[in-house]
Amino acid sequence: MANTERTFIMIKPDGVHRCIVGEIIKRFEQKGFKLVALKMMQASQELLETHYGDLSSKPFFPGLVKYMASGPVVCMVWEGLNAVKTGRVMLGETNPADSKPGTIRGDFCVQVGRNICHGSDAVESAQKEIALWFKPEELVAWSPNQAPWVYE
Ligand code: IDP
Ligand code: MG
Repeated sequence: MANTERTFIMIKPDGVHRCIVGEIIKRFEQKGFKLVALKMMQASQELLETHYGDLSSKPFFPGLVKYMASGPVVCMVWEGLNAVKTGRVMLGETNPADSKPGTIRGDFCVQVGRNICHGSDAVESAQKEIALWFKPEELVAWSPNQAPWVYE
């Protein structure tokens, strides 16, 4: 059952402008996670305010929403064992200055306000975020041929 844990990963507008969409997708693919949904879109201010609702009292909130609405985002659902926790490890710390080399934020960005990717922080928030960003029919049911080589 845990092999079907899902996380919501989003490449932010800076990641799209800086042409690292393929690099980020590659890392999740080569790790062994299963791509369940993928779309590029221009997020509305309303959607972003809901997505980041928990941060609405923070001083950086208006700037965060403006940044996230400033260009396209690439939204994905990745599935696999510990997908939420491992996804966060692959992203690195919120502040790229604290992110180790080898993580996405550690390798590709320098400032917290331009940290190029989002990843759900818990299974429960992943479920909420997936439901917020995707319609049920956008989540694709399929069985990767590699599954028996990723899981014992
Ligand atoms: P997370 O993205 O690692 O989960 P959160 O604390 O949930 O980090 O913050 C959401 C996003 O808000 C961050 O990824 C970053 O883009 C932005 N953010 C967080 N702290 C700051 C800050 O101090 N200044 C500017 N932007 C920030
Ligand atoms: Mg967060």
